[in-house]
Amino acid sequence: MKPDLLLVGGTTPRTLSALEERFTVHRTTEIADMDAFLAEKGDAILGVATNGHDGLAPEVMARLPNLEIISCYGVGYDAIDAKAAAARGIVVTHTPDVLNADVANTAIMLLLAVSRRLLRDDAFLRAGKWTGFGGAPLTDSIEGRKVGILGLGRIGETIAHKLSVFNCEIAYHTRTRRDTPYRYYDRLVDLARDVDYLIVITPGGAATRKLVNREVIEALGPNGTLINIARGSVVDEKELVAALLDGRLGAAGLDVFEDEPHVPQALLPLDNVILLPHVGSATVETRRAMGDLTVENLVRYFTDGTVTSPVPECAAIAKTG
Ligand code: A2R
Repeated sequence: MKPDLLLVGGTTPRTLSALEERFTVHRTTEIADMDAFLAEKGDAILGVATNGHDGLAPEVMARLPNLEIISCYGVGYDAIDAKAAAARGIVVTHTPDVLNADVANTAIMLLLAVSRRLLRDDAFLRAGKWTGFGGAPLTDSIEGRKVGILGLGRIGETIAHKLSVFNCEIAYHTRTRRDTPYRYYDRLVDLARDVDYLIVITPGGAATRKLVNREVIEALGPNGTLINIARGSVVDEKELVAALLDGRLGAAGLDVFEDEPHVPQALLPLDNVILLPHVGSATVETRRAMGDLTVENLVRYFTDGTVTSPVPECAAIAKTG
């Protein structure tokens, strides 16, 4: 008998077929009446596969009384109440590490593309404005500049390492000082004041909500650039938009937004801003690795009760053996 699994949101054909091999998969995208489904099948669901964006709504989790595991495709799991799950003995897993390189590459791509005004110059050429040598206004070099990283975890550390080839001076802010050669700031606002670029790569959720507020944005200032590849919730988006429009912040590269897929329309005409549709980890190779780890956690759990990558809130109840 295959265990019943609820698949929340979309997935790749590879992940879907791997799940269907081992589970009876119920896809939320194909369930017309969720209320009726939960009434009829809620008791049977033992596992959930979801993603960082859709997570698992508390009212759905409450109607899955026999749920044992939630496997999240993505490292960020702020859309799942992991504490509440752990309290019910439900193991939550995620996909750390396998996406470090590509998310870090996205951060560096945004840093370079914003400083060198990549899209503006591409538009300049396409508009037929290139008439001779150069012609486009000069841009800023990232070589040897000061870069602040908010959140020096798995991905933040990878970004810092990759930036070393640009001879950037790296500093960071986290709640706990790390044992690294990078300069530590115990106040985010002081870090923002001292750097040219601030890269945001903390988890989302209540602990980081609007950490990048008006004071931090103004400390970064008219010559500063904000790169956000974490979660939209970490930045006060209204303040960010206002600062960019007034010139109180120099530039921004944003892969994430407060209310995805809705993007502040006021940003669309600005050529000092690059906007991406939350694609930090979205390469074929990394998404395959994330999908495989999502399935691995489920298969291990239903084979011998162990998992590969539990979230910290579930470390005490998860067996990783
Ligand atoms: O604060 P610490 O010492 O726990 O350091 C973590 C930092 N962090 C914070 N820093 C300042 N204020 C906070 N309230 C705060 N909360 C967490 O963020 C740590 O250095 C970093 C998170 O690192 P990891 O847990 O290794 O996460 P990873 O794999 O780097 O991914 C970060 C996020 C995901 O949660 C997704 O939302 C996004 O990247 O894709």
